[in-house]
Amino acid sequence: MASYQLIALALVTIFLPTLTMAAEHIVGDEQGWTVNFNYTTWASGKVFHVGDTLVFNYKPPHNLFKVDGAGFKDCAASGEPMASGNDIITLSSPGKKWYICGYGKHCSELGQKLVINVEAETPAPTPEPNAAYGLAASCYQIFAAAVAVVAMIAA
Ligand SMILES: *[C@@H]1O[C@H](CO)[C@@H](O)[C@H](O)[C@H]1NC(C)=O
Ligand SMILES: [Cu+2]
Repeated sequence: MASYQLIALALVTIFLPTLTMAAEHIVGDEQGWTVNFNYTTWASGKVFHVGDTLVFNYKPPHNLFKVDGAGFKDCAASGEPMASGNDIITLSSPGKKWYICGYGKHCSELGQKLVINVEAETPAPTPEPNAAYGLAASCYQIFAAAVAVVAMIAA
């Protein structure tokens, strides 16, 4: 089985730099978008970038409003909520974003509110910033590919 792991490692080495860096953040993880959950704790230590998505999973009567800083502080929502129960929001600009549940006292007393800070888009890996690096990188990829081939032959 070790050879399969080598192949996997080699493939990851070759293709990792080309992967897109956009991340999907499931708000509240398994708990989803609900009451009595500390979304400040959930968000702390996470980095949100432009292009990432937030996924809000919930059931009625919860809903979802995107609000501004004042709406977040006062738990004041206006307009129509999102209410699909599986709202997927693409973070399209940097800066603070605020989300609350508009039902009853879920925001004001039960903690169903989320504020995040969105950072600029992850820069795409710069292709070959200088010739030496580029050469070293391709040598490494060729080496990794060779390891994979040897591993396949040995398997
Ligand atoms: C949520 O956790 C943070 C620390 O991560 C804490 O400062 C805050 O008071 C907590 N909020 C509630 C409502 O417990
Ligand atoms: Cu709610």
